[in-house]
Amino acid sequence: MTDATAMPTDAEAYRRMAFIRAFEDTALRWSHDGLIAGSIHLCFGQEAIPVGAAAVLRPEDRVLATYRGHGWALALGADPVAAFAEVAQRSGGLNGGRAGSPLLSAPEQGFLGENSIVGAGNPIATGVAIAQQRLGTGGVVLSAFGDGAMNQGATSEALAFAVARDLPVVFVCENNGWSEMTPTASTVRGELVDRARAFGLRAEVVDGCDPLAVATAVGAALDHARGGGGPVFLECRTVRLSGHYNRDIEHYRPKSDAEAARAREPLARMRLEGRVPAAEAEAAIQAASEQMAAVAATVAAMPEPDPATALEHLTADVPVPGDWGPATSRELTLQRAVNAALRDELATRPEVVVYGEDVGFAGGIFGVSRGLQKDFGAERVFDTPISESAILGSAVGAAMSGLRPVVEIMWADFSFVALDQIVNQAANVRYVNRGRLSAPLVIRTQQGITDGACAQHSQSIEALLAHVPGIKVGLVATAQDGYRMTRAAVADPDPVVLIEHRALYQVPGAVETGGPAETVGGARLHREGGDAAVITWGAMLPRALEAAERLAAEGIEVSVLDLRWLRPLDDEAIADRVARSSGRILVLHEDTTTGGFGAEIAARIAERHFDALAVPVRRIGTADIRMPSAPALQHALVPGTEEVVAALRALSRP
Ligand SMILES: Cc1ncc(C[n+]2csc(CCOP(=O)(O)OP(=O)(O)O)c2C)c(N)n1
Repeated sequence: MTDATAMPTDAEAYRRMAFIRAFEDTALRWSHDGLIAGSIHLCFGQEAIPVGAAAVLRPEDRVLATYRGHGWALALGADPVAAFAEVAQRSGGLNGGRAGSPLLSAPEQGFLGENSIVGAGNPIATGVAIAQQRLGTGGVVLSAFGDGAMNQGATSEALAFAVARDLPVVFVCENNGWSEMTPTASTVRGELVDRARAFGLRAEVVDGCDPLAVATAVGAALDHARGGGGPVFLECRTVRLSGHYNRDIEHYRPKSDAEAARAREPLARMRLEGRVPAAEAEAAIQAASEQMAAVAATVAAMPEPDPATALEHLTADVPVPGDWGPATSRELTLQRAVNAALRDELATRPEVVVYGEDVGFAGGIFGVSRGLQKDFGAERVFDTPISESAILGSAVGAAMSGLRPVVEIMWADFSFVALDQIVNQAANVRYVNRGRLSAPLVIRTQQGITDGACAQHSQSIEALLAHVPGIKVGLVATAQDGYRMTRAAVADPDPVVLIEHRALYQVPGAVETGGPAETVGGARLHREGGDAAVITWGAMLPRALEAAERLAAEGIEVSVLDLRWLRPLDDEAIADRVARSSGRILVLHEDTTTGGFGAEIAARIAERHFDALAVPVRRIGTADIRMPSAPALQHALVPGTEEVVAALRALSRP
């Protein structure tokens, strides 16, 4: 049970809120004076929520908040100097200036950070809760977000996901009535709390301007979630005392609304209600202002972050390769090889969990995870709702909290509905936190064109993802690499997307399981040949090998390099191919040609190996068109062996 002595007295709550107010006042002044660059979002009027909640949270609990989260950081015990330095983008900031006002975090205080994408923290919170459950920490996750976020799909998915798995999450909706410049009431019918109830959460409305009411409600919610009762939703009704952000002149806001906010805001109200005598309140305000002046003076003397450090902490050093145990060779299909890799990872790392749509009991729509739930249990291998944002977001949260989640996105095309969690969330964790938090997760998916697949079940996503700093991207083309790349991905300290191809699942190959461990990165040369080289990956590898075979019969020797990993990219292997293949290079991929990753390879070769090129780099990809369903139409668009052979013949002609 929540410790009743944890409840702050009115006077103590007032003091804590007064300091947050002084902090925000100073931040606003600094921004107006040009000492803080960019937008800041201040929590004027909402101080009672973090102060009330923090009083009843335990050290093992974790908190996520929005860009309006300075108050959460302070209430949870972050050093005010480091917090203000971060808001002011100084070297001594919590995140060394990588987060600024909207993304700051204090992991040592259980504050996993703010989020600048509305609603995005909620799926992440579910993953932190999965980790709390699995690691048996006894902790609960509190996810704070605004009322506007109730209209985000990510929030709905998170509520559904949390209920489906009975996760220990307390969702705290800080309802200040405004979604930026639009009254939330104009976008919502009925009560927000009823939405949560409809999802099956225990839910209640709380007076969010009273720190003790918040502490009482959050305390009860934490007890419920901690006791295994599942997630709780609290709608804390509060007020926004200032503009949405520092330069908001609130031209859209009725005067009456601003006046009502001033009457309800927690500091004024506690005085009005006589809960804090005027003299004591004045003294608290004075003390807060003096403390904040000292904080500001310290931060003002701090240098800006060293520009030489700007490239640090994007990804960690790859681990030193170890050993995967006794090596055994056998013939496996690609599908079975990935299954074997997942099995070996589940067997050797207790922190691995495997989940996604149909992944548990049914073993995946393509059978890749078949048998894993039976052998490793439904706690570690499980099915999820059809909620891609929640699947990916929870993977981010779980990875940040000590697990190694391997999640499946059934078709690569479906990742588009949840890209935020890959691009804005997973990719940022290490950098923004300077390595104090990381997200070692694996996203497995399959992509590509097969007969009859439609325009929404055939796209190649590698160029889009490999464009994003902070994530690693690999494409699996052989059974052997299905095993090795999957295990390397799980061992990697950063987020990895592994893309398989449906058409290759049943292709068998000799697979060595166990043996010396491999790490992420590195191309594989499949064939040597000095007349030209094909640089390829994924589904086009078999086609390139077939073309090379045909040309060998004509006396043209073509080498075939499978890049395997597009990020990190094996520049050495590319340079080596240019040098050893007479400077005649064909880049071949199944993705559409314009903006495909072939463009990057061609550009790199042109920039770095121009002198070694005999002819310009040639690219072949699928035609720039939506993929039709009829195989006859598809075959007219996808590069065939004939086209590759003809291109190589032309390329290698002296
Ligand atoms: C996904 C997304 N859409 C839009 C925005 C732009 N935006 C930033 S804050 C905000 C308002 C959110 O309102 P609410 O969730 O109620 O939080 P509050 O700002 O009131 O704390 C909007 C629309 C964003 N950051 N993320």
